[in-house]
Amino acid sequence: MTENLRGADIVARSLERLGCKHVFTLSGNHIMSLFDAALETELDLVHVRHEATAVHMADAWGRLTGEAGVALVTGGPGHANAVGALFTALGAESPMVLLSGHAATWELGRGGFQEIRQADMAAPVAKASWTAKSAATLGQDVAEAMRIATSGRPGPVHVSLPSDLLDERVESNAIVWPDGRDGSASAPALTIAVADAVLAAIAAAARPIIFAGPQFSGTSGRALLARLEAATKTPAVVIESPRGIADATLGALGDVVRGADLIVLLGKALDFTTRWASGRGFDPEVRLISLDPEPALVDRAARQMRERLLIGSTVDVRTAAETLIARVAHGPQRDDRWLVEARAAFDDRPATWASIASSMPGRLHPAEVFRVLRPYVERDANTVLICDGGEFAQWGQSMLPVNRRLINGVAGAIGSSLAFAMAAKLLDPAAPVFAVLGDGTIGFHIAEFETAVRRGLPFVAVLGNDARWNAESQIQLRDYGKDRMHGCELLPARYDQVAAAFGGHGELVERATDLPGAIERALASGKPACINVMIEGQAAPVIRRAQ
Ligand SMILES: Cc1ncc(C[n+]2csc(CCOP(=O)(O)OP(=O)(O)O)c2C)c(N)n1
Ligand SMILES: [Mg+2]
Repeated sequence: MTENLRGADIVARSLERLGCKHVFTLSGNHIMSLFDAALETELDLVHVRHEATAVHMADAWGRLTGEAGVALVTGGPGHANAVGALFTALGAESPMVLLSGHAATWELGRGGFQEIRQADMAAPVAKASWTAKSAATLGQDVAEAMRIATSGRPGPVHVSLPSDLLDERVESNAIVWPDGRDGSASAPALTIAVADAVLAAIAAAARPIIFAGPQFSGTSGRALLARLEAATKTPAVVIESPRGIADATLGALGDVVRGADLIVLLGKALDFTTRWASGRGFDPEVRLISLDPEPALVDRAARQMRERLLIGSTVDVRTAAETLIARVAHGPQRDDRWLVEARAAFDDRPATWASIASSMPGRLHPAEVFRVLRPYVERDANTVLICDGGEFAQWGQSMLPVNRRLINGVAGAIGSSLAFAMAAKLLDPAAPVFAVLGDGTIGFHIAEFETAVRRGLPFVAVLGNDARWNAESQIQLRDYGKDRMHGCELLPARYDQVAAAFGGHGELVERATDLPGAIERALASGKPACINVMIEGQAAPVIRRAQ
């Protein structure tokens, strides 16, 4: 008799063959066969407290490794909880796969348990989304999902796995196994002719600038972009925040952009973050070049920019950057005056930030928090900094220079930081991990302190507690007036005690002088820690150069 395997075994073993080590999951009826199948593999099931966390962890894994992170959730409500988090992964172009259990195929249309059109539900927030059709080909479904997630413009992919297929037994000689990760199918390479045309346009411009997309936000991407900047003498920045050009990380970028006469979009969509390169804040004559793995985005830029788009080309952007670097020496060179000027603007921070302090007793100004935190994040080059959410985190983004950073990304969805912190720690246990977030934001997934304690994943969450959803309060203040600010208040709650109750470490800080000791104790505790810093709610910083 030949051996036979369940569909669930095929999925689990395929994941293993494809290089997956950790599966970020929350259990449920439809996927218990997969939990069972995992016993016959080396797969590590990281069981979290909300399906969105599983997706956020897979997202962080994808961003940090470049390999598809894998989330596994149950059907119906589990899937529905997971789908919202795909929005963040899609915006960040994060390679990841969401596998969801699903009502049995024979139940469909008959009111099956937790039956819902799952693939349709995930489709708008995924690169691809489908329901597996047969048990024997489940391994190919998984491999195809990983291939799509990592190729071209990376992004999340969803596959629903009907429970009867997972339970079905398949004779081993009928199973088609995937043979290793196949990352081959990428966008085309940048041709030498187009590369030389791009470089000629850059050389001819007075004030060119490169806007890079999320594919350059990781450490290797940033290093590559720095080489491109140095080679072309053209300032190059990653536009990864929903604040886009106003991202305080980039200092007075807005002032630089206003003077630019050429913008090279390198895997960066012409979208709201780039303000469509039009209107106030742009030279009306500014020209664009669009190099993007997605033909539709090159076309979109062409339609909107018309004759202002000099060059549009569908290319793999990472190799395109290498080609540009290699070809620079063959054409006319720029001097570095404009680059030096632009870099000075990016590094510009108001002098007052060095001394600004809160006027409210028992509260810190956000700048005080990050002045204290900065030496701790700079102490180790491998530090991972996570910035999540509203106004407080924007101060962190602008005041904490680090090599490895994860932010919500252009999706602008708050709440992912505790999941990101756990994933970063799981990947690199030796790296210090700091998460900077607001008091509204921590509430989304505060139960994950239990997961972090259970799994031994220490990180330091630095919580700016202004007892409000301040980003929205600021909108009310700006758009409707001081008298119409309402409904965005929160309690000055003891989130530190919540973390401690889950077995983590908690600190309450009400004076700047107490913060260093709290950080030291949090790091020394070796536990997931929450430093609950009472702050004065301040609007996010906006940096403009002194005229
Ligand atoms: C998932 C999601 N829900 C709501 C919002 C809108 N939003 C953006 S920032 C913010 C307030 C965040 O409050 P908090 O974490 O306390 O940070 P603060 O602005 O107070 O520093 C809200 C509600 C969002 N961006 N994402
Ligand atoms: Mg707040």
